[in-house]
Amino acid sequence: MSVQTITSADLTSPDAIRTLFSTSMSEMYRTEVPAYQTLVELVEEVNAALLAADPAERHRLDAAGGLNRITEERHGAIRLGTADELSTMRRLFAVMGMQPVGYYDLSEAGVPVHSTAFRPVDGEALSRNPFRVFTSLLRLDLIADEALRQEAEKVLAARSIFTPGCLALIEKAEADGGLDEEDAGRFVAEALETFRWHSRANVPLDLYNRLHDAHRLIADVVSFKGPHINHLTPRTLDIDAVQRLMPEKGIAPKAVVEGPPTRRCPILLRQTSFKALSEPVDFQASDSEGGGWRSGVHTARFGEIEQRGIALTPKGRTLYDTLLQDSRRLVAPAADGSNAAQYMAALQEVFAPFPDSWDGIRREGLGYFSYSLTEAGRRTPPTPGADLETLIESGAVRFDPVVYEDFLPVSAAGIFQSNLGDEARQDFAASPNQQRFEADLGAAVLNPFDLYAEIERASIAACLAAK
Ligand code: OOG
Ligand code: NI
Repeated sequence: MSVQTITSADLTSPDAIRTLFSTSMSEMYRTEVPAYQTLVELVEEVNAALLAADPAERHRLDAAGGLNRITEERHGAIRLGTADELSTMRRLFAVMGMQPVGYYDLSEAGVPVHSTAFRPVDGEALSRNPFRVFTSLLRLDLIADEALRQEAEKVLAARSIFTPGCLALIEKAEADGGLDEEDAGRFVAEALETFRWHSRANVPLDLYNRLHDAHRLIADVVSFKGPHINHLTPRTLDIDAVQRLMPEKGIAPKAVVEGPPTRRCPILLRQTSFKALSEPVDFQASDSEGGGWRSGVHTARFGEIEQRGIALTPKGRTLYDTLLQDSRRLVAPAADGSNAAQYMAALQEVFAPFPDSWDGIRREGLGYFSYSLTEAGRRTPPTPGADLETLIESGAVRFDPVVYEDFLPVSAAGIFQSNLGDEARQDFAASPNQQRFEADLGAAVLNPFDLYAEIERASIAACLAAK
């Protein structure tokens, strides 16, 4: 009998596993939340219309290698209850080539969680499939009611959100450095189970109600068998068009698009969502009720769309944060959307000083760019020691914006809030706790600025080294 050894040639690439996973997740969510399917179709229509009407943009995206990824592009979000769940989730995502990037403190915005985004990090993996998952960990330490906190901890400690098959395959992937094709397929099917919706709650109705009274998010995390995916977000090339067309498809968007205003050169991230659905849920009945199940409702799952722009440097990000704060000081967006038009107008006006051409953004060092040789540059490769600016002027090198792959804390807070309802806003003392988060995660989160800077640096090095 020959001993089988696994060689790296037998292993499926993490990028392929991620693509299979995001496609499967999308299919599952389509059947679970029909409005998501409507939104995906609308986004596809708007993207196709924009690319048909703007051949220059189509060409630019194509030349920069960004066209193929757009239609399939998604992000999702989950909320976890314990450190163990978070660290195992890190290992699960690692099998698909996704690393924790960035730290987001939402306590400041009245939501008792802190978060990271699991995503691919290198340029090539991103261009194959940039699927990301915004992952939050519940902060029971911010809940004042000690007795309720202990009850919640007990329920969370008793659940296991990963199937035994999934755990075994994570271990196998770690031991062998990856999974072969058959195991990769099994892994995706097993992993999907963790993200599935459960219409039967894990707790009796009265405990659900008490958790809900403490904070709706606590009820959402603690009351279920697993961290159901709560939204899946396609990427549009024109969020204003999708926002305008949503009501025609019977979907009511939130009044204000989160993030920067409409611009010729999009920066960072703009997002809008439709409100969470009220869904039937069965709760455990108490003995005095004769056991069995009692019907109730829960709202958690919603839809969201986003438009992604250029990743900003620390200097650009500081300018963005300042201008956003100034806009919100001028007109604070009301939760009921009543002053949406005034807020959007204020945003547009306050952002006027932010340069709105790629060259302007580049010259002021506000954004990251990827540099590549033009056809002329490939015909006559740069001589050793050539200067980048001279090569750009002579038409040998072109530059394209590096896409922002991450999230924005103020926008995320707005998305959470619109789906939790106004009464969920509570005042927690701002208490960012990145060290605690990283200890629970079992790893340090990566710094997004470092990753963008590396993409830019490598692109310049490749231009100058071309022969
Ligand atoms: C996550 C909300 C944040 C985004 O796109 O900013 C988010 C959640 O509701 O769990 O998804
Ligand atoms: Ni989202």
